[in-house]
Parts: sequence; structure tokens; C-alpha cells
Amino acid sequence: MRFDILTLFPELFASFVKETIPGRAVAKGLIDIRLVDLRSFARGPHRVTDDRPYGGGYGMVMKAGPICRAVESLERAGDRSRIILLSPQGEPFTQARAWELSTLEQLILVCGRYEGVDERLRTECVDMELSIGDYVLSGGETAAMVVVDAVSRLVPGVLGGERSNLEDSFEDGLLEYPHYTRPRVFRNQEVPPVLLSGDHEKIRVWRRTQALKRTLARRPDLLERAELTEEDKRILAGFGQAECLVQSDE
Ligand code: 9D3
Repeated sequence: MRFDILTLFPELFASFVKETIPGRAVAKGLIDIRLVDLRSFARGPHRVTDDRPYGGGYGMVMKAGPICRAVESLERAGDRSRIILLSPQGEPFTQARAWELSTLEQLILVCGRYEGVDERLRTECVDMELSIGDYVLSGGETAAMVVVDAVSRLVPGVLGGERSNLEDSFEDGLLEYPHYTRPRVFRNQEVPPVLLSGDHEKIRVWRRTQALKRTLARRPDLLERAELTEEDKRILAGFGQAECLVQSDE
């Protein structure tokens, strides 16, 4: 999978790329990340990438020209390639979308700045527009990092032997159970005794119960869409309403 990131701030990505993508994934050729400085595709002595909005109003608008020229300069992986604009008006980026994108060969990620991009960019050179959530960022760069992070770890071979993607939260539609490590007592709080019991079946049921409780308390919206087993339904039915609301974290 190749990521081409088009941005006015390529240097923002240096440590991100180094720390997020396992070096062996890059070495094995599973992942390739290239940064494209949009300013180098701007024209004139001042290499201007933005201008005032037609019709007046606050702020500046990114010009379509430099972005389109940058996209057109790239080697394309045919129909296994997508040009994605990161924008607050995009459709929500989800784990399902991440899986879908992970099957492609090339993602071209366009990071906007200022108040937005010239509308004609969308019709001319963009396949898809993604938002990472309902909050205001100062540009598309951090959103692009989110997309690269979430997608690259789904590319076959990238995670290595660590663990299966399917164990992840959101893959089964539930929040994760609580985790503990040493020491056994931290500031007077004990690790739940079941985790020290060595009874793997009891531990499995406890963890599933905790995951269900936590999801019900914090993200009931997820629970509605989760794929629940008969056991899950039995566990859920066993929750007293009051217990779920009050003891959501226990
Ligand atoms: C005054 C109008 N602006 C504030 C609401 C509009 C605006 C323009 C550009 C708001 C943010 C941005 C920059 N954001 C992104 O480029 C962006 C983004 C985001 O802000 N939230 C969630 N996902 C994304 S993806 C790209």
C-alpha cells in the first residue's frame, strides 16, 4: 500500500511516519509513504497556494491548481488508487471504511488548510472526501495521519505476530474489557481476584461481561449494532438496570 500525502507542511509527518509505521513493513515493501510539498506545485515567484474568496468573506481559500498539478504528477495505481480529500464536510471515517481502503494499492491524501479548498478541486481531482469526526481541526494533516495509522495496520503482514486485528475494539463492535498489570495493589486498589485465579474460562466470561457492561454504559449506540452471541445476550439480560448505570466501570 502506498500513501502519497499532499500537504503544505510535509515536515509535520517526519516523526509520525518514523514512530507509527513498523520499519519492517516499510523494509518489506508492504507500506510506502511519500510526502509531496504542495508549495512546489504553486506558480510564480512567491509560490502562492491560497487566495481570497470570490464573493468576499473571512479567510483564505486553497487554490485548485497546485493541488491538481500535484495529483497529476503522481504515478497512479490505476483503479486500485483513490484520491481522498480530508475535509470537515467529508463522510465519517470509520473502521469499516479503513478495512475497505486497506484493500487498495494507493491512497492519495490531500490535506487542506485555511478556510477550505476551491470547490472545483472536488469535481476535478477528488474521488472521496473524508472527515474524522465532528470537531474543528486547523487543517487536514492530523486527519491524514489518523487515516494512515488506521489503514496501514490493516494491511496484511504489517501487524506481524502481535495479535489479530479481529481482537481489536470496534472489530466485534464492543469496547474492550479493563486491563491490569503489576503491581497487584496500586494505591490501595487490588487487581480483580478472578484475573489471578488461573481459571481461563472464568476469566473469559468476566472479560466479556466487563466489555458488555462498559459498552452499555458508555456507548449504547455500539451495542445496538454489535454482533452478539447467545452468551452475550444472556449476560446482558442478567444486568440489573441500576447496576449498569451506577457500576459502569466495575
Ligand atoms: C469558519 C469555518 N471553518 C470552521 C468551522 C470551517 C473549517 C475549515 C477548515 C473548519 C476546519 C477546517 C480544517 N479542517 C480540516 O481540514 C479537516 C477536518 C476537521 O476539521 N474535522 C474533522 N475532520 C477533518 S478532515 C480535515
